[in-house]
Amino acid sequence: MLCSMLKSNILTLVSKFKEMKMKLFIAAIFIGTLVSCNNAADDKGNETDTTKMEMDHDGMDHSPTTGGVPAIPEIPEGAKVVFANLKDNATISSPFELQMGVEGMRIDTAGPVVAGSGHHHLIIDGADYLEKGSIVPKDSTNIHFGKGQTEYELILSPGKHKLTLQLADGLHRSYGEQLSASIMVNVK
Ligand SMILES: [Cu+2]
Repeated sequence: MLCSMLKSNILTLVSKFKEMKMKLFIAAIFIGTLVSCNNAADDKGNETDTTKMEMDHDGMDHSPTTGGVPAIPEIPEGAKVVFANLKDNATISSPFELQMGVEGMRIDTAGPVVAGSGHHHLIIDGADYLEKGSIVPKDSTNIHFGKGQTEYELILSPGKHKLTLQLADGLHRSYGEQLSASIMVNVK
């Protein structure tokens, strides 16, 4: 009798113990899940941070060139463009073999942006110069010499015309007033 009571008490204890163990086990799983969830969240967070850092780093690499385009090069001091065989108010016949000169700069082809070099543009009856950094238009009165030409067979109608030389970089971006020259011509 005592034995069976004891046995039943023990069984109850055991079952309670088992229950406790089960609860502990569930609690352990629960805690474990929470921890792993947190870890996963942290990992995710770290990954996001890493990506952000890489993006920032990438952005920094490209920032000096503003979106992959190199900045317009500095103009050497004293550099200028000249009408090599024409003076202001000269009287010429058409066609006229125009010679375009430059001092303190090299003439290059259009394409690469190289410091200290550029190509000529002839603007007929236009502005005295194009704002530094602005792209030279391309039409019948804005002529590009992107192959590095320094001579041009100029054909003009009789009368007064304004001729402007404008040097620009490899991307046709004007070097501005310093590398421009304007004259008037009288065409017979
Ligand atoms: Cu050009």
